Amino acid sequence: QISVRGIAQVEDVSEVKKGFNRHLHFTLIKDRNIATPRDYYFALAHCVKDHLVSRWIRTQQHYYEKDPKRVYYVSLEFYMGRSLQNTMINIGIQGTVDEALYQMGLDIEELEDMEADAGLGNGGLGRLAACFLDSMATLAMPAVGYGIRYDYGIFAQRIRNFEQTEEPDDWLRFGCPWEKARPEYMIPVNFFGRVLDTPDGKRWVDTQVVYAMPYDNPIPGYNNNVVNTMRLWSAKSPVEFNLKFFNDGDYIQAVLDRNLAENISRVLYPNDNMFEGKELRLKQQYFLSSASLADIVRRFKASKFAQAKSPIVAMKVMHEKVAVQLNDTHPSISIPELMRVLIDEEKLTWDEAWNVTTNVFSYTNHTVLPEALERWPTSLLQSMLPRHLEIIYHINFLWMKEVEKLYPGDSDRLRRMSMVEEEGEKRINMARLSIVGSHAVNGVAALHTEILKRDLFRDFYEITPDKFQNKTNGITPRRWLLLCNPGLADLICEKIGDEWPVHLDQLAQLRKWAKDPTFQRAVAKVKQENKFKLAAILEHDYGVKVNPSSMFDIQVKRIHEYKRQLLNVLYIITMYNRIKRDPTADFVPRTVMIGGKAAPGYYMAKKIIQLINKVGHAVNNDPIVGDKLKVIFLENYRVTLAEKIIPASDLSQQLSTAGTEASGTGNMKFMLNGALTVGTLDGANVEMAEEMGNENIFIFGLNIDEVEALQKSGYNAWDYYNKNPELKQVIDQISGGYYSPGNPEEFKDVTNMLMQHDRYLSFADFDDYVKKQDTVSATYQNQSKWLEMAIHNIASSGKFSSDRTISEYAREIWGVEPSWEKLPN
Ligand code: DL6
Repeated sequence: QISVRGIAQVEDVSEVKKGFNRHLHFTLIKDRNIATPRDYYFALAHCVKDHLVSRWIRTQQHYYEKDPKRVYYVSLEFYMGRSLQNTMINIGIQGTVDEALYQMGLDIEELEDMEADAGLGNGGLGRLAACFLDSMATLAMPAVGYGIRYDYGIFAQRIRNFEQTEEPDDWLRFGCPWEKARPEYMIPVNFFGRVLDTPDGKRWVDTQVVYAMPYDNPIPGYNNNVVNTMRLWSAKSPVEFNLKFFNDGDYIQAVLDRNLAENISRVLYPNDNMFEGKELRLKQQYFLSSASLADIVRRFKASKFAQAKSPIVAMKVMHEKVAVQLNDTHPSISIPELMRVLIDEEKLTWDEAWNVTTNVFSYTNHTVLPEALERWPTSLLQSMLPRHLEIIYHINFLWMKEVEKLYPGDSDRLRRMSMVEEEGEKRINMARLSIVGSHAVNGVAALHTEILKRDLFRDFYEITPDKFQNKTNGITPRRWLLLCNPGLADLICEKIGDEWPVHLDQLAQLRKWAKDPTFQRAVAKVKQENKFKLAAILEHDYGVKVNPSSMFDIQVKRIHEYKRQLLNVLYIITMYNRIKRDPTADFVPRTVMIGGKAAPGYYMAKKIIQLINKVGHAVNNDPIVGDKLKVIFLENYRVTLAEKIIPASDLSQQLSTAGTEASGTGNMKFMLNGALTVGTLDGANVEMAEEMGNENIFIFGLNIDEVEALQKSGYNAWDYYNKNPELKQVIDQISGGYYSPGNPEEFKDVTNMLMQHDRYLSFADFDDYVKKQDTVSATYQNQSKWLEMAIHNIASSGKFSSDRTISEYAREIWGVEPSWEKLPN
């Protein structure tokens, strides 16, 4: 019998029952008469966590003994979602726990639903970091993820009167059963103050101190007994915080003010692909960087490698044992911080420190959108981190000398390459600092990396071409297939065995059954069951009834102009108009679902949400439409909802303007679960098409060269509007108040943007998009063709395992080897 979820043995089941009851009694202090479902969830989570403990300790002992090079993934975001089911799956006890709970008369899904998502991320960047942790543990890599333990993760989205409102995400309210606080490893972090020049070197004095309290979270590998650590820092006020008030005798005020320092880890900034230069955000970045580097240096000094050398000799070669990956520029203040530590505290020379620093760090870029690139005002750095600004200036001084030597007299190039931007308010360009301070820079999909080399970082690429690499993103097949789509996972196991969760390339074997009617039927059955299940959730949670035999057409991601949810809306209205024009004509029924959060300060994104909801209201309540078309805005889209939606999807929409979406990872999750994609040649869509062949994906729209050419020649939305009567009708309806009766002005900012200043050229792709969508509908009517394509999608998704991505980072950037060996149980 093959079971990727572990086979229940009688003794193990009874052990789980015992553990569960013990925690209910001793940890929750409840009996079955008064316990709530939440108590049962906590009892179960503690019981499952018990199974991690020995593995966790043994893994760390193993790393200490073997003393390999360590990898540190530093990120302002880890979008983890829930841990219970993932833990059970990765350590192979899901079957046992299912059986134990069944015997105790408890509903495991109800308990799992009690767990709050760890929503410590915005979207793709944070979820990528979470997938990477899973892969690093599965590949037995000695890795630690460093992040911030925000008290409030990404806000909960509520739709009120068609509009988005935000509610704070108090995810720690009932406690987190997975984490372990480690007050013994608390680290002081300094802010503000001034720099003294002393005979003994620079001293940063009169600072304000905040403590970083570590909370460790277990990261189990899949079926290999490895448990790595994600260490999240929480801000703690020092005992003597606000001495001024203490000395004035205002004890109460001093105690109250302790909260101020602790605000550093209070809340995640809810922006995706947008730089908002707030002081508190810079504090978060430095807080994470400083605490993590202190911890990394402490661990290095305690290693066998360092212990065998004198302290200064060891520090000079730290890069032989330490690799730090910067997840975008968010933690890039780490570069001057490590320089400061090495020079001011460890007493290395500048050149020695620079050699270590550049060999330790590597930097991943995740966006080319100009509004997302971080440029901190020097005034802010000067007051908050004066020593760091000094160091940045010196790094830049030496860098400018190098560039000047290579390109004498090319002042324009010097300006383009300087970390210090002088136009307008003086700022530090953090991407340039990161490139110069790292030995490797990578983009996250082939096309994106080409754009970095050709455009955004062109001058840098010219000087150090070998620094630039591509690392196409990936997703963990454990969460995104095994966990979320058990029906499909079991079906795949029946066909090709149970190794694919760690060797996803093996899915390619499924190709030979792509035309096999029996296999097609089996795939269709799983999909239909997933659709029924989602339909039940939609009815229960949102009060909407959907037709489960309609095409489930889904676009879920953050709401952003560049992702072009508007293009989707324009086509929805086009379909609506067609149905109204000829209600008896043949029509392939669709349930269109759109979900995603708008940054609270992003006006246009919020208008887009309002428009989707208003269009949905009109369509869904029009008796002429009936079951043919439903439009649903999926409120509060998040990791947990993605796990329910993706397995039930027929069609995935990936509509970004070519050249704007760095990679996308949602696209890969849909593909792996057998949805077909309608999408542009952008980000990783390009590589998905390569893997599956153009005949298995619906590609439309301008490619990147055509986008650039059109931008150069001048994009005029009116040309497309005047030429396409269906487009004209849609725009006239929106701007005429058809979807906002009583307030025809409601969406004028949206239509004005589309007509006058659409940076993302929506209308240029409309015509081709509509044609491609018509092909999608026609293909859906031929179910055997559709299923054949779906099987090709699943079979071609091997490349998009984050295990492949992480193996490439390991070998080509970090200098460590992945391993498929198991630690002893
Ligand atoms: O690399 C992960 C993810 C990509 O898949 C998305 O395409 C990209 O938009 C996202 N980038 C960001 C950038 N935020 N900042 N800075 O979230 O990264």
